Amino acid sequence: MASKEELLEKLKNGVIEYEEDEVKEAAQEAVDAGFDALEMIMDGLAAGMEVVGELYDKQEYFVPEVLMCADALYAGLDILRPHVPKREGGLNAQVVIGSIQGDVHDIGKNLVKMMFDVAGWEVHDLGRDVPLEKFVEEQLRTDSEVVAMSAMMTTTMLGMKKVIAMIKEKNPNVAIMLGGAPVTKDVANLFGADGYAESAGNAVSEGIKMISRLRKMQSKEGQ
Ligand code: B12
Repeated sequence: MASKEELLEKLKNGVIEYEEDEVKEAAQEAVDAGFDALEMIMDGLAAGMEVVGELYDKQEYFVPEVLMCADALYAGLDILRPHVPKREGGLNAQVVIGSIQGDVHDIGKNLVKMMFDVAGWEVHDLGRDVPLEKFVEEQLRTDSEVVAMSAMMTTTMLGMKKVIAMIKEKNPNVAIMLGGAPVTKDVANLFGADGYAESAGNAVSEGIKMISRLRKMQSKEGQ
């Protein structure tokens, strides 16, 4: 039987080498062996995708390879994802999430979505290339306290600033969180967002901080 380290390596390399079948096999083996599925996703699949990003930046990989790597990652995620335990008794919170208009990158967004989901949040996923006004509509429809937007391109990132203004105009009591490779804490502040997280791993804790600030503010207003 393969060790945890061997399976992590297999998942990572399977994504890098776009070996979908190998990824599926390793994912199933990890599930059968009872290894921590979240660790397999983050330190195996997502770690592989990080290397793919570097290969793309170095022009060793191009769009077709990257797409096959993404397919391999998603194939592994399909198997592992149902085995990530949901935390019970979390705070009762909802989040609207999506990749901003013009942006089809959704791997990072989907990892963030998963983290909110397993933390017990109700997640309204709008998918990718989401029209700006759709974020506003979905927030109003669901009355979610948090809206989380992802952008992977410097061009599409600018749409987030518009959405923030549109949401705040309709409903100032919403906490908006930004993320994605070109986004920094400074950019998030500049755009008027309430929060920022650089990775899926700390998105939920940032969300919780934003909600408690929001709830404190609201209870003061109500006094
Ligand atoms: C995969 C990929 C693709 C895939 C996307 C597949 C998919 N389903 O997502 C495909 C091949 C389709 C693609 C297409 C294109 N891509 Co592309 N792509 C990438 C690549 C290689 C990796 C991105 C990725 O998935 N990383 C892995 C994940 C796990 O990391 P992540 O996305 O950063 O997410 C983490 C954090 O950022 C954070 N996070 C992300 N979102 C959010 C949201 C919130 C709320 C929070 C809190 C946190 C958070 O948490 C995540 C997990 O920890 C990057 C290169 C790179 N180095 O990033 C280029 C990159 C993003 N692409 C780029 C470009 C230019 C394009 C194309 C225009 C290429 C082309 N010439 O056709 C098209 C554009 C398509 C479009 N309109 O969107 C550029 C963007 C440049 C820029 N700064 O503007 C990059 C940076 C490559 C480069 N160096 O040029 N791409």
